[in-house]
Amino acid sequence: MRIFFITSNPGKVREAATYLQPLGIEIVQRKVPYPEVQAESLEEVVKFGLEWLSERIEGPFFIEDSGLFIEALRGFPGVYSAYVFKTIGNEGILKLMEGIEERDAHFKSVIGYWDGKAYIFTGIVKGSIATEARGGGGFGFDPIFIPNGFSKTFAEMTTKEKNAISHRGKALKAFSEWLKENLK
Ligand code: ITT
Ligand code: NA
Repeated sequence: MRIFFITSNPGKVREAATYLQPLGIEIVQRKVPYPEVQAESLEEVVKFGLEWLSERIEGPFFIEDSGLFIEALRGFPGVYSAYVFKTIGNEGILKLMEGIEERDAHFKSVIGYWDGKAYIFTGIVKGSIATEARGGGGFGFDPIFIPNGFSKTFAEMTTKEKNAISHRGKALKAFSEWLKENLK
């Protein structure tokens, strides 16, 4: 079976493939820019995107919206993560966090799957913001995020290591378990 993954981010596609390929699902990336509404939660952004895309895409597809939520910054960048990454980037976040001792943060991933109806799967990973960027793997905020229980950043891990504990890995696991049950 073939499922479209509507995303501009090849890093997300790589991570999704490791979960869905073993089920015999072929993931095909399609870059269809869809409106990301100004909303307070990732779930709202995803539901709106699904509805919008459902009128334009034939066949089953999914999207994923994720964000980094930093406690000391009251959840910033959160739903604005993509914009903040493109503008101030990791250096900008490190600058905002300069001198701040309380560095707790979490990543959240929301997957929305559409097959005539919307299904939502979520995952969270808790961790902290590093004091400097480290590692060349992964993408986005990975060089500045240290998951709880580790001393490495996500960017210092292999895709496999990151997937095993990440927000997206958890959402993908829930999604793949649902697919296993429902695509029989
Ligand atoms: P889409 O086309 O799928 O929307 P995107 O990269 O714009 O791809 P989002 O809108 O979900 O992704 O924005 C999330 C932002 O948070 C983006 O800048 C990502 O780089 C970053 N991000 C998301 N997941 C991440 C992860 O696992 N590790 C590091 N950064 C992540
Ligand atoms: Na997005």
